[in-house]
Amino acid sequence: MKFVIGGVCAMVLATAARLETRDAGAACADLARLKLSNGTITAAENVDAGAFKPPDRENALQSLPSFCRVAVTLTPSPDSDIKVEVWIPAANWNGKFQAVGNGAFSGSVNYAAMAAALGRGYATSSTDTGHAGGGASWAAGHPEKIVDFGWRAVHEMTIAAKKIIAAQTGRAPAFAYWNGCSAGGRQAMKEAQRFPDDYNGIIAGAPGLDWTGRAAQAVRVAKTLEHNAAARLSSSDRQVLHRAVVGACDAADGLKDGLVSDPESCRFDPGVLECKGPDQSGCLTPAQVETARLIYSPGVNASTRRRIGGLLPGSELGWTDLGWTASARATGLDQFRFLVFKDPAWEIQNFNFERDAARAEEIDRDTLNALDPNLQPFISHGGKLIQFHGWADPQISPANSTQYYERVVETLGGPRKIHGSYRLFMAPGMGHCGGGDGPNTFDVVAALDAWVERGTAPDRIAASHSTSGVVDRSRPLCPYPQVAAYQGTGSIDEAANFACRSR
Ligand SMILES: [Ca+2]
Repeated sequence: MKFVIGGVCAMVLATAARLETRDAGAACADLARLKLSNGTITAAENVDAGAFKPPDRENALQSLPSFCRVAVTLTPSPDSDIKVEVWIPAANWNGKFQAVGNGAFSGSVNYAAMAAALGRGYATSSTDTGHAGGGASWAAGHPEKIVDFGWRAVHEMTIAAKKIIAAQTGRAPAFAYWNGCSAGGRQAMKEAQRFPDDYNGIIAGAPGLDWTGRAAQAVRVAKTLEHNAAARLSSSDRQVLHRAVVGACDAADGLKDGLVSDPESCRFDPGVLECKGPDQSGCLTPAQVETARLIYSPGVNASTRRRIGGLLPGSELGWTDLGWTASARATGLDQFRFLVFKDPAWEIQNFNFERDAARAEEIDRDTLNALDPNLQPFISHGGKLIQFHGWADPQISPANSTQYYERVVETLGGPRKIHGSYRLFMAPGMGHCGGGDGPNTFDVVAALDAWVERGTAPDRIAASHSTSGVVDRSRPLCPYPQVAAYQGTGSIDEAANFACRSR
């Protein structure tokens, strides 16, 4: 059997029997014989509804509809070993493709995100990005695997998935989307920057686009704290700090609602919490004050002079005893061990921010970092990009997102040049990809679909916050630099009483 991509050509390939289940495509099992340019199909099988059990779970995903499951191994380089899954709904396919991203150093197919996409009718795919497991020890001595992780696995997956979907259904997906957060947001930006025609629409959540800068920041803080317990902020210290931040900056954003909605303008000095008398409760020691200042403070790349964001006021409840999240710290440590210094014995105490932040970025050479502000090819191709980030993210600084947005605006000649194609939504009080005290649940997939398919640009995205499954606040997210402004009447917990406005 020979497969040809394109609706008309593919029609001639289908047998009458197959036409009963697909208008023009191939039976799922026949995909095993499909030829891929950079890899092989290792499994092609129909999966009954509710029967699929991911290898990383004990139980089957019972909510899944029936689908055609295709497993692929891609080898774009001799050292590549990229695992990919492609799932195509057996019925009620919406005609579209939504690829999903990973977290941290990835190393596994994101079955949960695939399940969400399949459940909404999309054909979907995910990759392990070319290695197994969450750390970066695989990187030592494997430059091609670093390229795979940096950008090649996702791009090659995209090509293969589109081909497989077209072969099975008899038509190319009408629209191709990327949906990722965290490392998946980094992958999103990489696609938009490097392969502008891979996707019609891209969701970049909390993108780790300054990958090496974030690694440097997390390690910088950990270096100060790992052998200095007295300087650490305990959980109760962080609550004291957070209450003080909210007290200082909540109302300053225009609405007293318990949220710091403009943290970049929040002028809060942790020194106001320094213990004055013998009573040591509800205050911070001088060393702890310095720790808080360190966590908030941006760094500067000594070579490029570009700022590297610190964590922002309002994010304190997500901090850990060693500063940034454990994931940020572990990812940072592995970045320096295996990708920068190529020394598994390298320790955080060896770190020198002035020297090593710049060194990490230079060595990366824009492989993992996704800092290129030239989105013009993506925009010219008609692509739409929705980026979002929680202002209270304790894992990837939201300053990454606002800085990148401003750099794109500057590079492309002003906000009007990008507003029709690229919008950033900052979520007050939201943590890393979700969670937190602020409205943190919103349907960015629907917003992107409407933009790409119907030309309805997201002027606001409805978001909500729930406690124990009950919505207790709704609020629009607004395209940056606009903010959700209270209209002066009605409940401050109802989105209808807010308008998106410039500051
Ligand atoms: Ca507020």
